[in-house]
Amino acid sequence: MDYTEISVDTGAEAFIELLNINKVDCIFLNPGTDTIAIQEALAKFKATGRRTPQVILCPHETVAMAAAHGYFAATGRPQVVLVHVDVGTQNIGGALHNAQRGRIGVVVCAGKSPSSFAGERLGSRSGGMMWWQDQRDQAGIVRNFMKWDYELRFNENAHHVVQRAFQIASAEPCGPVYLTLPGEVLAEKIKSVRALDTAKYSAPVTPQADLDMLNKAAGILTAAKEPLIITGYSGRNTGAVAALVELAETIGARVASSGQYMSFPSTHSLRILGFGAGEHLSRADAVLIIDHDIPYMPAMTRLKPDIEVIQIDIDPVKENMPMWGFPVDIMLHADSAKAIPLLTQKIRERITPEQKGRSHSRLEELREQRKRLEIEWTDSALALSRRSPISADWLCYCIGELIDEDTLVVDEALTSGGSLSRYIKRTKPGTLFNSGGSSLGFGLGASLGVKLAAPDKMVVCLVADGSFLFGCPTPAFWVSHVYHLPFLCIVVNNQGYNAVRMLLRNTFGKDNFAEKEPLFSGLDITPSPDYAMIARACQAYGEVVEDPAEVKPALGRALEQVKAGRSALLDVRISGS
Ligand SMILES: Cc1ncc(C[n+]2csc(CCOP(=O)(O)OP(=O)(O)O)c2C)c(N)n1
Ligand SMILES: [Mg+2]
Repeated sequence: MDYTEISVDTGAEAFIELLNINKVDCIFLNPGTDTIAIQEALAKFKATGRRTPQVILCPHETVAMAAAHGYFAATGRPQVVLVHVDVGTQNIGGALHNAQRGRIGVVVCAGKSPSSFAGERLGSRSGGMMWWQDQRDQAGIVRNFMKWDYELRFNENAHHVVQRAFQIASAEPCGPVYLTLPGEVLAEKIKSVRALDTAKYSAPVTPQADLDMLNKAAGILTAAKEPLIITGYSGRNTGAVAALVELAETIGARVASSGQYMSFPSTHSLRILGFGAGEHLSRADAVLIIDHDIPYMPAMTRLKPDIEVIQIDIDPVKENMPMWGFPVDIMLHADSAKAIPLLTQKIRERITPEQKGRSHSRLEELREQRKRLEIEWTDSALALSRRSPISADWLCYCIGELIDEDTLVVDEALTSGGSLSRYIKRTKPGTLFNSGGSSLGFGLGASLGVKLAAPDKMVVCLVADGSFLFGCPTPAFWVSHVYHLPFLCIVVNNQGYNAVRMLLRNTFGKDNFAEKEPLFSGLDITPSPDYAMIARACQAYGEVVEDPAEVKPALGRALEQVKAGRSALLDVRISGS
């Protein structure tokens, strides 16, 4: 027998015990008629001294999903999002896209309308909406985005169903899974639930990489004169960061990083700042792509005809992207945290003194270059210190001056992201998070999840104004207040959708019609709402900052508030496009 029995009174209690044995810390909940059995069971457990995950009521599902995302990004452990039938499922919306594309393990559970309606069973239909909320295929709403979906049909095998959900969500490449919980199953009176030995149903060990091919890759990278590394989500494993630094230094390769995680220190002289490899790609004779979905834009990139491309990825063929289309010479399915050190070792075994010298002198040259650049960046930020409206560079320079290297930065700064990457230096693994997807509204909820995962750390969220509004600010700041999750929110407010504006200008030229009618054409969010008031409405500290001389003092005041346990929001009005 590979299970033990735990006594419970209802299906809902069984569900909670199954979360307990999976060491779930948080249930991000938005309730409805379908979840009351679970809510009652949670309260009963609490009243009787039994363990339960912490319940975080999220008054919008976007916040619930983004918080679970942030928690997983910071810990690597899937939590539970529990929402109301079809409607709550629809509201997780774009935040689910981010979890899918970001490879974020989350167990999303939703009630399912009871199928009995004449009182045949406990939990059978008791309200009119239960007819409306019964869809032909509830899981079909989200199936595109989920690694797995299933319905808990009866309690006798609940242990296997829930275990399967956690096993799949946490198997690399990780991702969200969806489990529906019918009303009658949760309400059913039962005596016990079976608890499996979770160790026997865990995620598989990740692969280290095929040794022969890794040797070939080592040969190519050792011989390359212009090697380049492009990394994405390798920093999800904090241990991969130092290993990548070692590899890059050994071959003297520049490194571009997508910014989903801190995958390579932003201060390192080999680091290409921004999010792509830019012009370095056209000069490269060998490129190593690590855990990256879109390493470059094919339509805008000319690669050398004889370039050799090596890929190390936990998800190399990207089977949930209908088209991919990047040519690769050596494709290695591997856990980069394991493969990179081995690759470095293989390179060291074969590198000649001449090649070593070449890497060394390149590194020296880039160190000097970087020193000069740092001075230029500082000078240019200081030159903007009195420019009104405030520039994103000056804002990020000030933030960079005031936060330390342990601060956890949540980035949804969009078109101000370049300033962030130059001035807000990230040197420690696990100190930077962005969504890894493209649905706006990530930053606020994610900051809550990151703070829950690391309560002793300072969390600073840079969020563009449009993204802030997508993130359901009132629910997010309410959660922050009620559950004591203080963070500093900096709204990088350029009063509109700058990313859309820039694309439109690039596509239709400077004389486009849309920019002459920016509100009509849907580019402006003017007049800007007073975002500080939203924060204050939820007991957070809030200030609008318009004077460049006030940026640093305001940041200082806001950081003090957060240190004292209260969230703070600075609505920093920056220049438009
Ligand atoms: C949920 C969602 N809706 C719409 C978009 C399309 N979109 C991409 S960028 C952008 C503008 C973002 O504005 P803001 O967050 O203020 O950042 P900015 O471009 O101004 O720096 C929009 C609307 C999206 N990515 N996600
Ligand atoms: Mg904006």
